[in-house]
Amino acid sequence: MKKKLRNLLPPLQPPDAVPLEKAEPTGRYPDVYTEHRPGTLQEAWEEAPNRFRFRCSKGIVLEVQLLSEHILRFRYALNGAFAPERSYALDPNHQPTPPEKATLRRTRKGYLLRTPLLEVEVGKEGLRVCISDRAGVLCEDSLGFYARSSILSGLHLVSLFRHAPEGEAYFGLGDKAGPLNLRGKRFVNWNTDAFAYGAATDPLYKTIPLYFALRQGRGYGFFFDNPARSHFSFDYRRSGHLSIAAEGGEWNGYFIYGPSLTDAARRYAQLTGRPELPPMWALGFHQCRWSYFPEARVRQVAQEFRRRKIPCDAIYLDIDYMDGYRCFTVHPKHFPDLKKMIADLLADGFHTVVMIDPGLKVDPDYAPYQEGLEQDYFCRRSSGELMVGPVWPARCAFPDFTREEVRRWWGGLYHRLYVEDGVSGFWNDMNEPAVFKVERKTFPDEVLHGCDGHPTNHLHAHNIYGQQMTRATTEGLKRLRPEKRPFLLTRATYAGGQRYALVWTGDNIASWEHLAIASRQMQRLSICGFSFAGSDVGGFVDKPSGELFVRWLQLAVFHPFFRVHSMGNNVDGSAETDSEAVEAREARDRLDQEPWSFGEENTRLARIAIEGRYRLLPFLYTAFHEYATNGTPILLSLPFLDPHDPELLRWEENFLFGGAMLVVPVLRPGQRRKTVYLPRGRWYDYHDGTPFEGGRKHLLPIQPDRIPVFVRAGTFLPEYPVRQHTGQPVEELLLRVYFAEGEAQGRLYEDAGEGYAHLEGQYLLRRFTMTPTEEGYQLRQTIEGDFAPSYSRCRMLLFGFPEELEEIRWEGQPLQWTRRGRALEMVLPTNWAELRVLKRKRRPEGDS
Ligand code: MIG
Repeated sequence: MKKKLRNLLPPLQPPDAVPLEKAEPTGRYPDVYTEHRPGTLQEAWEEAPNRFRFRCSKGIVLEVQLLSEHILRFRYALNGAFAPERSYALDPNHQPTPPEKATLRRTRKGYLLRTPLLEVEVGKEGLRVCISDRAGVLCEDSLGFYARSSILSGLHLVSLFRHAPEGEAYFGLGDKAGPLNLRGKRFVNWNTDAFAYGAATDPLYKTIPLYFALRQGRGYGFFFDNPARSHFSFDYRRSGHLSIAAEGGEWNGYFIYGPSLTDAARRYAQLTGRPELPPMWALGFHQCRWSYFPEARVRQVAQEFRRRKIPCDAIYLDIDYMDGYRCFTVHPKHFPDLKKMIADLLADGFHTVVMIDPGLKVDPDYAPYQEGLEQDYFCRRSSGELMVGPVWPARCAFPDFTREEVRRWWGGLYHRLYVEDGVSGFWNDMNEPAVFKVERKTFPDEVLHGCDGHPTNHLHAHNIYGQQMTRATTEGLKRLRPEKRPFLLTRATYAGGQRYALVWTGDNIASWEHLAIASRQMQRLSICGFSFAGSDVGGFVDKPSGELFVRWLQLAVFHPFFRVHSMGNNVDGSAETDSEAVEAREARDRLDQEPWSFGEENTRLARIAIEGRYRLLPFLYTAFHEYATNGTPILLSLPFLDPHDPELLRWEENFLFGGAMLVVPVLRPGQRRKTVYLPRGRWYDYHDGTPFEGGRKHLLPIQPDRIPVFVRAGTFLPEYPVRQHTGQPVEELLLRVYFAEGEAQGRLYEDAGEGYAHLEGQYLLRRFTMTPTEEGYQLRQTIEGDFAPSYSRCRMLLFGFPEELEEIRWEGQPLQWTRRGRALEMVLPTNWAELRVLKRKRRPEGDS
């Protein structure tokens, strides 16, 4: 391997290992390794329907499996033996339809595999693959496959090199903080407790080994399903190569054709799964802090929201609610009657979410530890010794969530909190898994995991540990209260983990730079299957200025998970079992981060922002329904919107929300003006309806009480009136309609916002269309489902309809309308079916 390319791979361990060819017959070395390169292609055959194999002289076999017309799987076996099928990422319910027809034939260059949409060429030398669609090459190996094994480490590198042609842009990898376009960078995937991370910190908490490539307007996704520590580089140091490597396991990846990036993202989400619809309260505003305690303080925070009329749906209890950091226990002094507190809060519209960590205190008098020990549910070192390490309790044991029986047991531990005390949702933290005190921050590689019948060590199980914890939790919650939609928030996860939990981006900082980071992270997570994501609004570390806090709230209104969280004055990584000390610090300076903690004016601005979220709930919920049904990301980066417009790559903090709203966060203090580039087409200022032409820049004035947001022409944007929490009834539906030339469509999905009656028809899906006609425009609504909403009135606002309007007719009758700003406003029954907007008839010449 050339020196330059070594930069793209993990360093050789030990660095002075010797290649087998150079080893003397009787010599002794730190280690001796063998490099595996495919050599010359010898034969190809169809192993099974839609499964093709290519064998080369060195015995390496490539298998190409056609999962569907759009998804091709590639994997390599060193000596013809493929690893057993197992994946923690793929959705077991996904049933792709294989392509109608595929042919394999020999060519001058090697072999050609053709499907109706794609062509895969496997070259004569090095098993090099080149994938094209009708328009040309999309993805082409440079050096192709390369692996390394050694006497002491076994197989410790599987990799593949592709061309990274000039101008190709890359997106994805989930939870990364740097620039949106990954080009020029390299990354490691290794779930890490990254307290106070920055834009350049890598790795972070999650592993989502998926990237998207955009080449001359055509895109694809590539998902590398290998949970071992993995390494990606994208033309790093101008090498001209893209590389995908893991420190062992199988090189196993999925090419996901677009050519639209949004379609590729959708297909990825279908492959790895979507979550169920969340309970509606999960989409409201949430307030958190490390930590609200004792009970009186929690109640006081809740009351303050209601007193100040700032909407809020949930309050969180961080680790201090536990008794001495023992998970599944409650501090007897701080929360003497948790059940009563939770019931009272719920009566006032507050859901309570509490934290559960993976580490269980080593304590013979603590039942979960005792049970886990007796049943042998904890992770062990390769020596057989229990893996014990410090987290909150100084000595913790860690359940092996990669075993079914452990997950079942773990799920049952939530009984008291979930069933008896009435906790609404949970929050799984520290599940990278995080270990205090050691630089490595996690288990040693030698720790063993059951991995559901495929036992392995921590190097291979580390990145799925958190994901399997969330699986155990969510499956448990569903068993305990099957009538409820589970709510689980997690910090660490792996690809596909969106089926079990929503995510937040861990311990960020209260700085303006982090506001931009949050905007990029949320887009990335969204395109990588995790639409349900949020940042700690205001920043976890340090206290934000009032202005930063408000700007963050204004952005996070458009992030599917909307929660303020901060560490207050706690000290990271120092587990103080002495709650007196914690209390003493609290008394000194609380570093409060509630919406009213930054003076009256900022309180007002915070309220306006949060109210905006409550207005948008039906729009967000509909976007969720679309995400849960089809996998469409709720947030999209702008290049996904118009792949032929390279200018969009430069506006990386702006994004599209719910397929229709372009959000422009304000990222600098004191900003009065801001330039924004709008994608092609017509847009409307969300706040006042002013129309804007896209495909060019606009200089906008910036107001303190809002950030610029634009609505795409042709959008039907449903809103609810502001409520103090989502449990309050909706009084009316507001439907904002934004005029577009030509036909436009929209929809609104509603249901009870909790439970599963929607699966039995208790939902409403309204479909809207707008069509130009001879006489003007026609708006139509069709309604599907049996759900009865609490409102009976639809207020409609029409934006951008041409001025020369004669009349609006509903069921043949003229309808009263008034002008409200730039909109026409009217009120209708909610089940209106048709509306005609009639243009004024042009009078014949000279008839004035
Ligand atoms: O080492 O539970 O990211 O949200 O408040 C800190 C205390 C442990 C880290 C989480 C943070 C949480 C904090 N936890």
